Amino acid sequence: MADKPTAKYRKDYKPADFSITHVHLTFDLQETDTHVRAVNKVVRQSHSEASTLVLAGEDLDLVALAVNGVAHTDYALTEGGIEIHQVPAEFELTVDTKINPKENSSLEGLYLSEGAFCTQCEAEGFRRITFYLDRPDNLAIFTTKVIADTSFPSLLSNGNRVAAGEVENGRHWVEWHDPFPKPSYLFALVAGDFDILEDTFTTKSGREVALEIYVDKGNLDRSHHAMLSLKRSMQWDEERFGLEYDLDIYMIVAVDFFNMGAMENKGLNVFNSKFVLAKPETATDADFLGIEAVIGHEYFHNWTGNRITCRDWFQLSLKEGLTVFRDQEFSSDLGSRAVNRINNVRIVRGPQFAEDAGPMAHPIRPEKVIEMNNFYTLTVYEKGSEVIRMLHTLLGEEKFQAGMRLYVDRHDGTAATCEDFVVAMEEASGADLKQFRLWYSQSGTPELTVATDYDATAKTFSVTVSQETKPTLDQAEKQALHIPFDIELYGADGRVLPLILNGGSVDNVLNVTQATQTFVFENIEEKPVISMLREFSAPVKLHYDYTDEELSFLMVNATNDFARWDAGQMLLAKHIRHNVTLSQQENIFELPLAVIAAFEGVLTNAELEPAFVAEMLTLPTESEVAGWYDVADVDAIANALGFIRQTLASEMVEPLTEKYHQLLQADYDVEHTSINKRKLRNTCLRFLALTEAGDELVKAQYRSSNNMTDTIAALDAANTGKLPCRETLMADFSDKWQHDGLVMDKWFMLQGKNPAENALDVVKAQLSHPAFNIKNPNRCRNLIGSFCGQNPLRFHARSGEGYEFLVDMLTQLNSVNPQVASRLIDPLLKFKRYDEARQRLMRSGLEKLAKLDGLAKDLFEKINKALEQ
Ligand code: B3K
Ligand code: ZN
Repeated sequence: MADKPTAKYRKDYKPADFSITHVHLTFDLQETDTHVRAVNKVVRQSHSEASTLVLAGEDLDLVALAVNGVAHTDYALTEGGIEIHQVPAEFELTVDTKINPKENSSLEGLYLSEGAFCTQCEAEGFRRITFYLDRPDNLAIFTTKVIADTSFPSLLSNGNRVAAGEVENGRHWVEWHDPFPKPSYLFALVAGDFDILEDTFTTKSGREVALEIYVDKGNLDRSHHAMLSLKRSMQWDEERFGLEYDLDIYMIVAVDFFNMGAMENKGLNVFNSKFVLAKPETATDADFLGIEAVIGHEYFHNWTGNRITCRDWFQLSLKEGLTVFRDQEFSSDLGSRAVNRINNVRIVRGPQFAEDAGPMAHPIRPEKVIEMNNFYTLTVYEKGSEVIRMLHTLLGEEKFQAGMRLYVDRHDGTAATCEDFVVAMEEASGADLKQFRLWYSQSGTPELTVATDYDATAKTFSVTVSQETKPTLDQAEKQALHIPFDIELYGADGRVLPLILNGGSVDNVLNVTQATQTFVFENIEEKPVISMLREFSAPVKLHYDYTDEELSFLMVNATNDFARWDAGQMLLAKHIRHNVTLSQQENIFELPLAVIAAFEGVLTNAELEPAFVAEMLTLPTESEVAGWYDVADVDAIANALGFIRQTLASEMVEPLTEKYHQLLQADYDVEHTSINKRKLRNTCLRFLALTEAGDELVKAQYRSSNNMTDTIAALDAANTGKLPCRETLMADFSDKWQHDGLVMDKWFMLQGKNPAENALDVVKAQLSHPAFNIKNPNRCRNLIGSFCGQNPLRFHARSGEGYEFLVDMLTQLNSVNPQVASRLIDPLLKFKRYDEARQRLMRSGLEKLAKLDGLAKDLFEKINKALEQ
């Protein structure tokens, strides 16, 4: 990179001088030498008098430029694109460029995935295709002609197919027209030889939509679940949000080389094959559920993202937070609401809180960005969804939907802001969201500390809530937020006590708006047990001195599943912390019998949904526990968690064994009830792997399994339990599946998480496994990402060898694929949270990377922020 990359600020937003209203693209596709012609209708905006048109462009070879059909030479190529001088107020601009898709390993712009041409333009990839107003507030009508060899039978782009024909030399073409104006980031093109699964969907207004899923040859039998998920998504969006699909065709293409999960390009979604391809022999239950969620997410973007897009990239959460909320609701309406909520909350409390506590802390609407791709974060997505969920909690479904309708009516066909969304919610509901808006501008995790007091004479129970958000690297000053705080009070017999404040009964959701606030509940006849932050009503940390007895009581008596799970997690947390301390003092570990009994009570309660029981019995991860401390003691945390797992396993061996056998299902299907049973059964197996019978049980399950869920569960249990059978089973699996990268990803992941002492050597050896390819993001994430992000004990080895390994990998990936590198670097950025010796090693790794020749913007931004600390 020539110059030091510069930052953009939200406050500097300015509309462009010109707009492009129509663009006609022609692609003459050749692997190393693709010719792109863009004919743009350009209009100067009324506020401007400019005569220079500034367009973005990267890695482009400019062939010719014409204004109104006449060659134009008054231009200058710049670092970020082109400045075209002396242009009129309205004109046709023709730009001819050459690009090289084959050499494009960044997987941004136009590239090749296993021989097929495909594109990825969000956030700023379109500028690698042609010079353009590559910003989300420029909405244009696209017409696209794709010319290629007939060996690429499918030639696809956005919108409707309007014409096709043959040209000489065995080449053919197809022309597409998208009637909906869109920003360039939603442009897509695909050319390849695929198998196609076809179906139709009739919308509620009676229009028939053609549905087509394009997969690699031979994979048709793995595409049915994706189609089912698509039809369910279309139906759900009509029923719950009243939103109907608009084009005559909806296409999904699955590709193996893809930087993220999927992309919502108008009418032509491009998907990571991981989120399309599944059959019981190759995919786990989690894969099936992931497909449903991601297909839903991309489909829901058609309204929240495509029809209404973002004015600028700082508004990303406008479409992402809202669409995550919508996909979470979709999964919850179709499956178990409690289990979905639990898993979403685990992500916020674990990795999202960790992001807040690290150098990349930012509000859901960032203020400053160097590389936009770095801001597709857990904060923008998951915390962004929590912010929408809080609005939903405060307004209720009816008013929330009224707000949605107003937002859609008012902003359809435009590029909007987060503020526009809040205004619509406010106007439609009559709620005052003035203070609530701070959730958009303030970064960091708020912490709530609660104190309670029961006055037996006055029969009052007072609840004092204090809130504090600690300073983050990006923002020193914090203000009090509007926090919906959902509570319930119980009598000793489990009865729900009515909530009465100042003589009137109130709803469960309290409005916490001040730094400290006391709520005095009246007519409370006995000292109650309080359940707080029910449903995780706000993305905050909660501090309250519960006794073990109170938590065990809530595990049984709280009226909603989430609160019962949360009580179980708090009980575990207390004892994990205690054992971390014992480990540091080199004392003997301990876990009271009453705690074990509480979990045994859950396991043996036949009335509970099996998947919920599985969640109750699942301990927080090492990384989540690390986040509870300012300085994480990796070894003590691993020891404490290991002890608790082992103790629960040994003490509950009988009920675990009984459940394990009782939950056996002869046949496999992907119905939610079957998935839930397998989940609990495999949770039992993971515990049983730590007991004497473990090795035999795991081997037997691996051998008799008729589906990938049980196979991987057996391997996972062998891996975490460090069982003697591990090596044989892992070798057997690799022999069987080495031709299939997607399946091998599960195996690479297990190698990454391997708790054995030689894990790093084994991981390094897999870099030359026939199924590994550093250019494939899925392979990198599963092998390198899991080792660095999910194997803290080995990654943080005192020798520093884990850090050196990551630095080596990042050095390679910086030039192969900066976006992948930038995802993988995250564990190294958090050096402040480790002891001094580790900090030194991690910091010196970052310093080494900072000196790389040609350091990509993506890594530059993160490394510099981290080193600034
Ligand atoms: N909008 C895309 C993500 C684009 C990421 C660009 N680096 C997928 C999604 O959120 O649906
Ligand atoms: Zn999205």
